Amino acid sequence: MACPLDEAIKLLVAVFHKYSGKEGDKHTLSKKELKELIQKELTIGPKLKDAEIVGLMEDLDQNKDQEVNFQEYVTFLGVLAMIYNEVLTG
Ligand SMILES: [Ca+2]
Ligand SMILES: [Ca+2]
Repeated sequence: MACPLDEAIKLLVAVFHKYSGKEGDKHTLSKKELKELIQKELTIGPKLKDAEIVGLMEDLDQNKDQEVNFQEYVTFLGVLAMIYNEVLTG
């Protein structure tokens, strides 16, 4: 029997690698890769302006190497989870 939380976590990992492997370092998201991930994988993505995505990237890039590594991506997922929790529980 598939465990839903296991499946959800595997999906979060798979989505990262689906985009991180497109250019440059295979294990980090460049600005372009992050933008594509946000635009294709999140409902809100296409509504965000370029400037908002650039701002988000700067917030996420905690070690300031111009890439979003897996740890930084997990922080992003945490923020998204908090937003969804507010939306879903009112
Ligand atoms: Ca990359
Ligand atoms: Ca970084």
